[in-house]
Amino acid sequence: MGAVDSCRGSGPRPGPGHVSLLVTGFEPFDGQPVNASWLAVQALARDWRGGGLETLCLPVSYARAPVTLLAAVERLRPEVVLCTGEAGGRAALSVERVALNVADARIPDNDGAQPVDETLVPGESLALPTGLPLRACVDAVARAGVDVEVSSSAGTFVCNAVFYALARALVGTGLPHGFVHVPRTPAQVPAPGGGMPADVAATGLAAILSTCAAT
Ligand code: PCA
Repeated sequence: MGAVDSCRGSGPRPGPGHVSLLVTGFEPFDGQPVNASWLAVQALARDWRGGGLETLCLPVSYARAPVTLLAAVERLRPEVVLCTGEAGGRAALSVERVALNVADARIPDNDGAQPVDETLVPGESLALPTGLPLRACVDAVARAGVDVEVSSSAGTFVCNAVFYALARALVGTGLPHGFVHVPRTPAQVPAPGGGMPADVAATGLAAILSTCAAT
């Protein structure tokens, strides 16, 4: 399955009405056949009854992911932007606290880029905070019965680069925006009982969106 196939369902859906919620996931990377974040976003979109939800699958590319996201934000003018990515090795939904102005990659991105000790946007803040109501979101996800934690590092790979671009674009707007890392699915995790099913992760994402919509 190619990366494009694994992103099917992305892009504008027909129908009138203002898009108030933009939720993104990522295409596969690191040799995985799927990306748990995009599976979760698709499950969310399937079950979401609130309307106004647009989804977007981002490339795992330092060069292309931030510009793709910001173009969608510019075009759709959403009221809430929630970006998600897959985090191998994590067991709970991780609501990220802070984006770093750092690019430092353990593996090449899907374009073959592998920055080391680089700055994403020279001259800008080293760190930017999430624009989500962090504790309210975490409490809502926990109430929905989904394992959740606050994470104080989104890493320094492409997810963090997208998070930093989003935080930089929307800081001071008052629009809820932020980043959530999703655990791999059980099919991706060899250990018995490991991973989080996409529909469980989607339940957690829905709780975050509902909390933001109520803010
Ligand atoms: N996770 C990676 C990039 C894409 C994704 O889903 C990350 O955590 O940076």
